[in-house]
Amino acid sequence: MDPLKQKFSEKATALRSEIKAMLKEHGDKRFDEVTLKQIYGGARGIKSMVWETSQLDALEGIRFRGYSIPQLREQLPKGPDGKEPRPEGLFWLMLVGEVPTDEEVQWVTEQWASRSEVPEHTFKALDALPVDTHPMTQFTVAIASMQSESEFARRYDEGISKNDYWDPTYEDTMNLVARLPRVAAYIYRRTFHNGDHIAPDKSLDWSGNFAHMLGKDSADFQNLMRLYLTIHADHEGGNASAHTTHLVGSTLSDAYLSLSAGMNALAGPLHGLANQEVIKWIFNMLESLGTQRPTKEQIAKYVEDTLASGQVIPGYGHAVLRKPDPRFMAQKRFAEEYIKGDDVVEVVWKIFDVVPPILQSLGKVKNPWPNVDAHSGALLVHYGLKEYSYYTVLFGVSRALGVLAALCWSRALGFPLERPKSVTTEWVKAQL
Ligand code: AMX
Repeated sequence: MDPLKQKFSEKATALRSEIKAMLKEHGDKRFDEVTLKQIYGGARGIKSMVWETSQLDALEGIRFRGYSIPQLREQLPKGPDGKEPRPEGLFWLMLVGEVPTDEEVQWVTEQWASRSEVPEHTFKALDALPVDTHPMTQFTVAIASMQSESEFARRYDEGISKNDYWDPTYEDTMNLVARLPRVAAYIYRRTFHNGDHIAPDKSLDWSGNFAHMLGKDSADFQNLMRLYLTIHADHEGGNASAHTTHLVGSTLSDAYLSLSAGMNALAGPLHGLANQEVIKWIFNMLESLGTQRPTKEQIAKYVEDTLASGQVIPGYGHAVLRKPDPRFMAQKRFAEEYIKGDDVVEVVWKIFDVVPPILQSLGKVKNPWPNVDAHSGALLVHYGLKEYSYYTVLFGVSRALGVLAALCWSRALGFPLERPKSVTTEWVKAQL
């Protein structure tokens, strides 16, 4: 058995019996109460799911297996120039709860390279779509089309034991993650570069090869991809893309079907599509003001106008966070180090000064601070990746790492079909 799978199997077996014993002894202990506001308010804050790979604190932000983003940047094995963390290492950490060594990360890189062949019919399925199909739609079609290769579906069909579900889920996860950069780069090149595709370079790491296939070979862009694909990977289980993957997976749909469902959730403007909306909003603002360097007063007026027209300010606010998102801050740090003085980045930083007090003054916005999506577009634009309808695909390639590692855990821990209770307003009224 491969070393990661072996480690995962040992850890999962141990935790599964621990959970069994805990449930036996404390199964009826109460952890939450549900208010009417939560029933009507998108189930905010209700504790009702287990997600081992990461946990979100409203003030501190995300921790992956206990490690904050600055700690990950320090401790995870890095790319060839030793600057930014390799997402392969984060995947290892999320799956088995240990920071991997350089050798272990190199092993993941090589595994993924060896599993990265995309079936020919996936390219054909993509080529059958109109070229202006939204890249996220192409992405979910491509992921679903690879389901024909699911190990889980094949073994289920053959009559696999419940105790072994985790094994083909792990195999599907490794194969799927390995293929995503090729699929995502294919979508980019077909949509924006006349189908002029770039062959993979398997000597590069997962992010470096992705950057290469996008057509961006600079060392700095490769570093941006390493950071980007690390920080977008997971945000505990309740966000829409994670929760959707989890819900669909709980029906024993395999990793391909579960991830493509999760990606459809990521494609919504209140979730992952916000990264395209942010840069679109900034470009529209610059065009309408007729300058690349607006003043804070000009930005404030544009923000007020956006709000007055009944729209949200994209990249600001969060369902859980109550402070600037550490993923925003990590990208700000990257910009300060690599591209200080860039016009669009300067605009993003001015917006960071201007928007929070305005949102606060509305009195209803629970979190006036920027989220991950407020910064990412400006970095991509700097390196020439200006086609913003593509941005959520980058988010999706990264998000796959967390939601699929979590899917492996869900099957290993024997989690059941998810089925919360719904009620009617008539029922609610009868209780008051
Ligand atoms: N601009 C204007 N109004 C906002 C706002 C923003 N950025 N964020 C929240 N509000 C409004 C809400 O629309 C809501 O108004 P309503 O009562 O009139 O309907 C009110 O403030 C209360 O909302 P909330 O409890 O603070 O937020 P929420 O948990 O319901 O929603 C989120 C969270 C992210 C959907 C919301 O902040 C938003 O729409 N932000 C802009 C879109 C965005 O950046 N999404 C990306 C989030 C991160 C991610 O998933 N990638």
